[in-house]
Amino acid sequence: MSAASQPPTERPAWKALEAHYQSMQNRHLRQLFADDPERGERFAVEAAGVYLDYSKNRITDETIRLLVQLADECGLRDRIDAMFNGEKINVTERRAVLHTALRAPQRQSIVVNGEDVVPQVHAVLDKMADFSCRIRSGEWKGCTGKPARNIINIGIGGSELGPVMAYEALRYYSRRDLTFRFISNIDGTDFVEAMHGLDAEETLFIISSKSFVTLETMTNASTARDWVLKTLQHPGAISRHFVAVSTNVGKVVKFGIDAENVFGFWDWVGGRYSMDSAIGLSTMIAIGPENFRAMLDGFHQMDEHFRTAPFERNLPALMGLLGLWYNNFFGAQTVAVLPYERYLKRFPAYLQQLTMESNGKHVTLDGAEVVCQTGPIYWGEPGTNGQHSFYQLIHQGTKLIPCNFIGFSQPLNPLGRHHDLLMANLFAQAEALAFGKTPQEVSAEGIPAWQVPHRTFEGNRPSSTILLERLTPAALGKLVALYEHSVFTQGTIWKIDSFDQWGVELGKALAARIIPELEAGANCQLKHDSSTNALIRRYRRSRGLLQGS
Ligand code: G6Q
Repeated sequence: MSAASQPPTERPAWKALEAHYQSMQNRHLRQLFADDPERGERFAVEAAGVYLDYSKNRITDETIRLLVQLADECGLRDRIDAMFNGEKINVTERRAVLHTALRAPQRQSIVVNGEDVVPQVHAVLDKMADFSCRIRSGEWKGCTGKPARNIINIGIGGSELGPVMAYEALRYYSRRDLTFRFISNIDGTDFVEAMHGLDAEETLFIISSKSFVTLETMTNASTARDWVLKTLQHPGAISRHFVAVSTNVGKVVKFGIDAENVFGFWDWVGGRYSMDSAIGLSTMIAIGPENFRAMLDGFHQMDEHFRTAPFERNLPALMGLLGLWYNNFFGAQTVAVLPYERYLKRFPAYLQQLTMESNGKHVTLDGAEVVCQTGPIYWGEPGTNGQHSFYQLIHQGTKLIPCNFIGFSQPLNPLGRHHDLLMANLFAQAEALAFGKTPQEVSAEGIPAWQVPHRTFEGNRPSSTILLERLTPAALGKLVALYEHSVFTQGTIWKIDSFDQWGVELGKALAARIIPELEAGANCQLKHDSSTNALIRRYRRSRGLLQGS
């Protein structure tokens, strides 16, 4: 077996980590902090204005040394270079993975298939900026002469989660006189509720679809087209009320949208890595081109840090390696992402796709079954609401749940003591998880003996805290890039393709087979398993298609 195809579990560093885990599994954070008064500052790193405190993790210097050694043995440095240089590291789709080119400054040159892609990226950004300014100034008019005030993004998965997350995250910077809504689900309720109360004359649809064939998006886009044509009864309705973001101009034009109203991107941008491409058109309209460019600059700063910093001082690498430590050695199944910032309310949902679609894989790059656990489950909610619901399980349950706390020193909406109270809660939760409360401490408070076990916190529950100055567009870019690269770090070590998503295909194919069975008349032969047959029969009966099924 060549060194490159060696499973990570065979690497010397992995073996050493297994042995090291034996000595770490019962060591308590209380002891680790007591042994090293400087720990809180030593296990912290700052880059591009992002401060990562990882001291409340169940690690020592030796853990970090071995994890970095593992990254080295698995060729992380070469893989980073391969990604940034546009090599086709998405092997199953034979594509380069170049979301980092989307935020490359104009002076840089990145060649893919013999072409420098940076000028193309900036040409699209300029076109987006021009269009956004026309919308924001009211210059862009609908077919009846009214300016577009309602911006509706129709898209799903990577063509929705990024835009909606960024819109919510940067709402503070957004134009409040424009309405932004997002339609993704094929559930008709999504369309009906999003369009409720909106005037077609003032509505602009952005059809966001890399492929322009996605069932949900094309169904919603057709419904929108029907709605506009029916409501406005105007021949110019489509060209003034629809634009598209896609790599498939042919299909867009066939749909009826003018070719000049298409904002392009490229096959080397994965859906879940595309919020900073033209897929972010709604974001740019909301916050303006200058803020959008500031966001790209934030992404780029984190890219450069990831590309150049030694792994022991490299935020995305460290985050990825710490996640791997719990996933593969402690057997942790999940990671909780807990932003103490209301504007980041969609950030956990965004991260779910980024992390789980990227690293939820069961075979390696060369098709062999993986020999270790891959991507953990990501979940979360903004604090402090979670404290009054699921934190109980994190504090006193039987599962180990590493947490990522995210906070900002400066509030965007200063209001009395609110921000200090919010951040006090973040710091307190991380402290409580790490150090807990011993039975002796509980008893010393005069708690009756029978209650002591219930009120004891064993602690030793790991967390990392990510602290930034303020939630600006640049800060959001840094945060997203931090997670993108931490996912890449893990995927590299597990030797999986973090950039494909074949797991979504089977359900799509089966749905395509079932659709005609739900819509067929009386005679319909069902050839599924007995459970699926019974469910379809029951549905058909309820819909009045009683016979023959
Ligand atoms: C993301 C996935 C997926 C994709 C959607 C939408 O990485 O590829 O979530 O973004 O299926 O695809 P289209 O943009 O092609 O409609």
